[in-house]
Amino acid sequence: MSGLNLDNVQGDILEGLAKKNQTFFFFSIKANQASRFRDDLARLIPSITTTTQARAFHDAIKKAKNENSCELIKNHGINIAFSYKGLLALGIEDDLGDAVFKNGMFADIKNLRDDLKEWAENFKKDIHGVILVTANSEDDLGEALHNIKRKFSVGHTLATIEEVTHLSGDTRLAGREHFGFKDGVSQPVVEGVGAATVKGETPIRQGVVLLGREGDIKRPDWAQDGSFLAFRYLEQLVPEFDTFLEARASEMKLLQTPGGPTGAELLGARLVGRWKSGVPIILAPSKDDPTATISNDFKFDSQDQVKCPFAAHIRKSNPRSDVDDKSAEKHRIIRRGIPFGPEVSAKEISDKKTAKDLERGLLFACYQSNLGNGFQFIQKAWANNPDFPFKNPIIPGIDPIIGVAQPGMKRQMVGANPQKPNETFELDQKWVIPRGGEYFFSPSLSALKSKFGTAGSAAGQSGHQVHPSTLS
Ligand code: N7H
Repeated sequence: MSGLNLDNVQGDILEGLAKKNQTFFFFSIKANQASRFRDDLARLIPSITTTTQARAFHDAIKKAKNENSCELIKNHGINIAFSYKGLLALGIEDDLGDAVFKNGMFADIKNLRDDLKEWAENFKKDIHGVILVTANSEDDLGEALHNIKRKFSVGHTLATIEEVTHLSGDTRLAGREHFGFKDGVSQPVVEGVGAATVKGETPIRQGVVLLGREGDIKRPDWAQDGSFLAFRYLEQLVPEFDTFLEARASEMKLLQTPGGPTGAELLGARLVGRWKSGVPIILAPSKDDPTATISNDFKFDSQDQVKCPFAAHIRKSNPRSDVDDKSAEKHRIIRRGIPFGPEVSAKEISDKKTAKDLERGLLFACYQSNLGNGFQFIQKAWANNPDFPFKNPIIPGIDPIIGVAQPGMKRQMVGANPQKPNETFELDQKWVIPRGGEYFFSPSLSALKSKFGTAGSAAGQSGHQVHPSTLS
């Protein structure tokens, strides 16, 4: 196995594309246009942002910040990924060895416990691929997206792709997602790739994220250094979540100490497992400590949830010492989400309700070498499973942020109240509503050139259109 070449891995996977603004452009390849699509793609490939380039952008931004330069660094990033249906449309039939990818997210709705009625119509259509475009301003993003569309003649009779839909997000102040919590705090450090930015990250082997690397199974040679991308379109009901926290905290008479958090702040932190600042409650259980370094240097006590509920979102999604070391590594993912939608208005706060015809939430994206170990496993076997984590004497309940109860069962967890850690706690409605998504494969740069761009068609992959009914 040759050493990892960061010029060969798309930038969003290991480094993350630098972004203030981002668009996910979902497309289908037009019928009988696979060969011309390959020509267009070959012209896009030189603009695809590699890990090395994404890192250089980040370094330039850091440098400008250190020098107190107010100048906004002009930059954009482009990555591309294909669904299984997209591979078939290009005539690429090699088995990538991932059944979850092959079936697609629409076929996974039941496993994930999504509600089909809540899925947006566009995600029920065939999506062949997604182009991820990021920039440091809306203008730069618009320009980059415009140029990409031109490469594929989108909107003209000569177009090789059609837009299925697009979703755009913007980073919020101080890296907070819409519930107000700092996001992107815990990210696995990949061996041999980079140093931890937050103290206490346990490194994972490259093969947990990249196909064909140490820690992954055998894959077709060309798939090496690619990664599976799980994309989720998640709406968040923010006024409803905040109203719930306030009402329940006051009902429960959560202990209020002078200078301590409000009951709602404490309850919110117990549902997530971190204070809004990112400080983990296991290290600062009674109040946020903004002076404390945001840390990943902690373990859970598998028998105890006084400091952090077993079901807290970060404990469910990265259980650390609640599982053995092998499982802790196997189920790690690299998250690259971005919030979308406007800030909550004064009217929504007073109505305690999200305004009609308005949406906000998270465009969740994560990378892994195996979807059945990564995103799908975390959602299905941990977040939605009331029995997980298993080592303790009580039933923890579902993940209060993303967990979905079995049909007919109540959404509940235990441990929300630190004074009564074994008491059952009713969670009320879902505050995170899955509205769609898809599984994609993000190929290496060499695979893009040899298998997807024009060169790929020389290998006899002319591409064919597959009737949707033959795919599920
Ligand atoms: Fe989650 N939130 O704001 O409450 N997430 N998440 N997530 N999440 C994390 O470490 C959130 C979602 C993971 O290693 C934090 O970045 C929201 C899905 C994992 O400590 C916060 C949504 C899945 C971690 C949130 C959402 C995950 C994590 C703490 C949906 C996978 C790392 C800050 C709208 C199935 C855990 C941070 C660790 C952290 C929130 C979705 C997984 C604040 C609002 C769908 C693995």
